[in-house]
Amino acid sequence: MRNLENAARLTSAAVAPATPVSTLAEDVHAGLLSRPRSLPPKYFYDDRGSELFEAICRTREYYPSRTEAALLAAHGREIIEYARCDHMLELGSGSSRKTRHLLDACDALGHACSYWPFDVSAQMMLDAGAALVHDYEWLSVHALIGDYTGGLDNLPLPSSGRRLIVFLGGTLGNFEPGPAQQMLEQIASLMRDDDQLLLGVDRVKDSATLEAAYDDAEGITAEFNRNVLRVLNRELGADFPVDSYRHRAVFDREHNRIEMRLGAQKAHRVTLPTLDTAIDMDAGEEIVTEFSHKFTPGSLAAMLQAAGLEVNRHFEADGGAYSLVLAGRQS
Ligand code: SAH
Ligand code: AVI
Repeated sequence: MRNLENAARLTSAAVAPATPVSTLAEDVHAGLLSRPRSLPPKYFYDDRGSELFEAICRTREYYPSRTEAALLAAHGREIIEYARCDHMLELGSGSSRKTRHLLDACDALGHACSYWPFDVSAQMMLDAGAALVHDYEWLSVHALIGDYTGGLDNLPLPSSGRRLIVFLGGTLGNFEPGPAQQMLEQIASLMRDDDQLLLGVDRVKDSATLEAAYDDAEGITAEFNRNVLRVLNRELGADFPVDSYRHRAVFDREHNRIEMRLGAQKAHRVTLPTLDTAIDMDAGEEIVTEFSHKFTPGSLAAMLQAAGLEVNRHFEADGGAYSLVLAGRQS
């Protein structure tokens, strides 16, 4: 009976893109058939990729996740007291693990709200949603399955009530600067005067710390990176020799970003039957699989300001390792 009651508080809906989103085949065509070769990072997150990301968060080297979790644990109450949200929308929610600090704060304050996770990785989100409705008896979860690069205009959100839009993990940094700015503008256009954005971003720091965070000693990030080739093999019938690709993470100080790459260790031909084509990889040739941009207080402020947002609270980790910002529309 209890399980049925819990299940009634978890719903899910597919969100159609508001602006056209390219297919995997189109992205592979555009990214892999020209040089420098690249792939969009969203394809990491099949079920295995989502699990690998969770495992990355548990590695010693990957500090962003635990640093952000500590900020949320320390300031969750202040965030909820400030935002007093009726609805919490989370972009790229994944396992919603860190969101629990906000829900715990709601619990402690006796403040109920509904939760709207939005993610391309349906299974991870639904499993997380089931655990959340079990653990928070006042919570309703409305899982939104879709691709946020297709825009936010089609989200079936309640039209009244205060919103807290949550975008954690430094995931905004996975967009290139132009699209990141557009994403913030889209978020701002969802917001009304009383709404808040809670944004977590990683900060620029020394290359050694950054590169280690993206190349852990256990090789979990390497496996996460190579997993994207497994996705292409499965979804497109490709024949990438996955294990022969070498993982690399390089900090590019000019662009303030980590670049994750996969390098072919030997020359080989990859066939892509569903695209009716093949790719000739040279020995040593690399595919860029992810950018992870890092911010300074100045670059973060400029981006929010340009999106019409004003910082209300800025919580920084010790030494400025990470930033969690609560922002509203400029008055
Ligand atoms: N916010 C969580 C998860 C970060 S991992 C945390 O901080 O730990 C990035 C998340 O974004 C994954 O759950 C992934 O499935 C999701 N994601 C990546 N690209 C996406 C896209 N284009 N649309 C929707 N979700 C996306
Ligand atoms: C989800 N995103 C913010 C992670 C990051 O740090 O850029 C993805 C990741 N890639 C490798 N490790 C973690």
